[in-house]
Amino acid sequence: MPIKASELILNPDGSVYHLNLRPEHIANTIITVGDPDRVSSVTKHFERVDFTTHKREFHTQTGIYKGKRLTVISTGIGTDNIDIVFNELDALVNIDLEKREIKPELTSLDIIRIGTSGSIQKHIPIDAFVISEYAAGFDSLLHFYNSTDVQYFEISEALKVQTDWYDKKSDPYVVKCSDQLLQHLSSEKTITGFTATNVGFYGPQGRILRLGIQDNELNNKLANFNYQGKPITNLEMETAGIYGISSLLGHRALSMNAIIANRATGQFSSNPKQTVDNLIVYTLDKIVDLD
Ligand code: R1P
Repeated sequence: MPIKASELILNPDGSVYHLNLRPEHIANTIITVGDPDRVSSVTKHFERVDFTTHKREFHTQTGIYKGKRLTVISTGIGTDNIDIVFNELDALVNIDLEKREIKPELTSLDIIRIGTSGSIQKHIPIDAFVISEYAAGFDSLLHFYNSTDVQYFEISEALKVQTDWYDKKSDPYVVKCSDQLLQHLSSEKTITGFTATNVGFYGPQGRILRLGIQDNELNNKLANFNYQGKPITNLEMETAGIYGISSLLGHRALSMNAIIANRATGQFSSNPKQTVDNLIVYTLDKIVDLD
């Protein structure tokens, strides 16, 4: 049965609805960034850019870096956008868009996020690179899918106990990166971490401007959570969704975090742009010989 037009929406030129992309536009190795302006901050290092498009917050460029074909795409902020970007990227490789049928042979993409993040551990310094080994999602995205096979329930249950989880919030889900990508991109320059993905930037991450929050101690509780030697290291807004959806769809994913704030000490990087650029160059040079 072909997938209906209302479920898999295509533009008149055959491209997928939100991303404006056709299958030939993307590489099998994809870098995601949050900020649409960060796409060119990555591709400025390329030998050449062969393709550029944008729609809403989704800006895409595909080109060549040191002989490897790469696609860079912005997701905007949040796991709601991750749902759109990852489902549409998957459709580009694993659904025959003309027949509207799932292909018999599936393709696995390598997807690497280069993002910014705040550390919640005093000892993780500003400008460090944290690679998320595990991610805990405080958004509800994964609960909308048949996702029990890819979740680490022992860890999420321990996390609920540690945080005295308020049951009006969606239950946290815990997911993991691709071990092969973690191994390939780790070095003495990186810290392996456990990332908490929040559903917002202010209250959900414990920032108080004018509004009071339900649990003033949440960040401390997260910082003191330690599952078998794995403490929660940093907060951001996409990684858990990326790992969850990628695991379900059979893609390899890894999240690289430039630590531009330390929430435990109150410090902010004096040159976040430089830190992000350093992480971009580090990541590009690591993925160039990925197979
Ligand atoms: C918030 O300012 C945004 O920055 C972080 C968060 O995850 C959120 O998307 O990542 P990016 O810099 O990759 O967007």
